[in-house]
Amino acid sequence: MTGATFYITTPIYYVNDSPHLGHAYTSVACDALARFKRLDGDRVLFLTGTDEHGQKVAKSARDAGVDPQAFCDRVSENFRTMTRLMNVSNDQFIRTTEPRHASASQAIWQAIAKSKSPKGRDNLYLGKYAGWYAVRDEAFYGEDELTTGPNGTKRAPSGAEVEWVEEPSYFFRLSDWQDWLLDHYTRNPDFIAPASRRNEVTSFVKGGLTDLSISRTSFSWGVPVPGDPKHVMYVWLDALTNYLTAVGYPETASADFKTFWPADIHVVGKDIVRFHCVYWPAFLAAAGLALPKRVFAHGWWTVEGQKMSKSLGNFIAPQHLVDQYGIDAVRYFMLRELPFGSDGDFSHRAVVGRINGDLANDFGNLAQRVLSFINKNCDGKIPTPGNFIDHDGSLLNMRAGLLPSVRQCIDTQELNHALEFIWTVVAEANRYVDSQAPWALKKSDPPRMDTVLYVLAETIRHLATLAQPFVPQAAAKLLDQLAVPDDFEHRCFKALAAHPLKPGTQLPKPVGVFPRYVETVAS
Ligand code: ME8
Repeated sequence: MTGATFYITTPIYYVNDSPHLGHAYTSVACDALARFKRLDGDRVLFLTGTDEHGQKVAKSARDAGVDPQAFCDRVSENFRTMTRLMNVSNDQFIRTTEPRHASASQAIWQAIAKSKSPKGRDNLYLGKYAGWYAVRDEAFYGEDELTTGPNGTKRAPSGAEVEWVEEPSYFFRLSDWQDWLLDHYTRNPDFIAPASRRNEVTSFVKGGLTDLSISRTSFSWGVPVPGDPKHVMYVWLDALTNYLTAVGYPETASADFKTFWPADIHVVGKDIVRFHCVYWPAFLAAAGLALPKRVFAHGWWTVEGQKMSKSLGNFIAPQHLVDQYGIDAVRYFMLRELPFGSDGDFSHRAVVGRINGDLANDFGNLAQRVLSFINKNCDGKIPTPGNFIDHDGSLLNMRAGLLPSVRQCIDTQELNHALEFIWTVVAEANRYVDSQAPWALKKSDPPRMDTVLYVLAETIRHLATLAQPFVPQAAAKLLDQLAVPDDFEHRCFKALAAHPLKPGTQLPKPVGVFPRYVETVAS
C-alpha cells in the first residue's frame, strides 16, 4: 500500500429504466480506474448503486401496478446483476431507499437549513414554485431554455417533455452562489473535466443562477423534509447525497468519512454535469463540507448511428453484449474505441474490428506464438536468459516506461490512451518476435533463443499485469499461463519490478485467451 486513498463513484442509476449499454459503460470505465488504483497500491472505495426516489420512479411503479418499494427492489436488483455481469469490482452498492441514506439526506438538509449564503442570507427558505419541470430529467428549466415541439408541447434541451408545476416549495438560495462557484472553478482548474465541460458549466453559471426548488409536495415518494413532512426532498438533493451516505455521513468523525471524503472523482455522463458541478458543490459548501476533487463527464453512445431508445428497437442490454462478444471484448471495445469524454458510436462492425484486430491478431497472437514456442521447444519451462543485446534494448525500454505512462493516463482519465500505450508495446513485441526469429535461433544460437524468449515472456507478463484493470479475465488467464502466483503480491504493479519470471519455472499448456469473432451466416 502506498498510503494513498482513492474514492470513485458512478452516478446512481434511476430504477425506472432497465440497465443498458450506457450504464454498463460508466460502470466499466470506473471499474478500470478503481482496479488500476488498487493494483497501484491505493486503498480504494468504489461506489455505485441506484437512485430510487422521485416522481419518475413513483410513476413507473404506478404504471407497473406495484408499490414503489417493491418496484425499486426488483429493478435495483437488475442493476446489481449488471455490475456483476460487467465484472465491476464496486466496494459498495448503495440504494437511496436504505434507512442510512434517509438519515444522511436529512442531516445535509438540516446543515443547509442552518447555513448562510456567501451574501450572508439564509440558504434555505420556504416559497412557492411556479415553473417548468421535466419528470424524465427530474429537473427544473427556465422558460428561455425550452423549445416548442410540433404539437405545441414544450421540451427541455434534453428532449424531455416539461409540465407546469405550481406548489409550495423550499428553495435553496443558489443565486447567491454564482461568484463563489466561478471562483472555485478558477482556483481549481481540475475540478471539471474535460475542458469542454468546464467551459460549458462556466458559461452556464456566468449566465446567472436562479434559486433552486428543493422540495416537492405533489407526491410523497421521497425523503421527508425534516420538520415539515408534507414536503419530500427534491430527488437530486437526495440522490447526490448518496456519495456522503456511503462514507458514513453524518458521522464526519467516522473512519470511512475521514479516510475517503472528499471523493477523488465523480464520473458522470455529460447529461448530468449541471447537477454535479453547480448544485452539488453549492449544497456541500453550504453544509460546511469539502468538495469532491474532480467531476469527469464522459460522452454519449449512439447505436449504429442512432440515439438508443426502446421505441427505435435499438436498446442494447448488457447481457446481450456479453453473450455475443464476451465480457473482456466488450470492456476493451468500450474503453478503447473512443476518447473518454467524447461521444461515440457502438456498431457491430467496429466491435468485431477491435476483437479480431487488437485482441486476437495483436495481443492474442503474440501470447499464443511465444507461449506455444516455449511449450514445444523449452520443455514448457521459462528459459534462462543470457546477456541482453542492443536489439533487446528498445523493447526493454518501452516496457519499463509503460507503468508511468499508463498511470499518467489513468490520473487524467484518458482510458483509451492508456490502452494505446499498452498496445504500442504489444506491437513492438510482435516486431521483435519477427526480427529476432527464435525459430531460426533454435538451430543457429540456442542460448540467444533462450534470451529472446525470456525477454518476450517477461514482456507478456508486463502487458498482462497492466491489462488487468481493463480486461481482468483475459489478463488473469495470461498470468496463469506464465505461472504467476495468483495473489496481490505477484500481480500488483510493484510485482513488475519485484517478481520477474524465474527461469526454469514450469508453465501450463498454453491456451488462446482472445478468440477471433466469427460471423455466423444465417442459412
Ligand atoms: O441520471 N451513453 O441516472 P440514469 C453513455 N439517477 N452513457 C450513458 C448513456 C449513453 N447513451 N445513457 C446513460 C441519473 N448513460 C441519476 C444520477 S447521480 C447522483 C444520479 C449513463 O439512470 C451516464 O453515465 O439516467 C449517465 O450519466 C447515467 O447513465 C445516467 O443514468
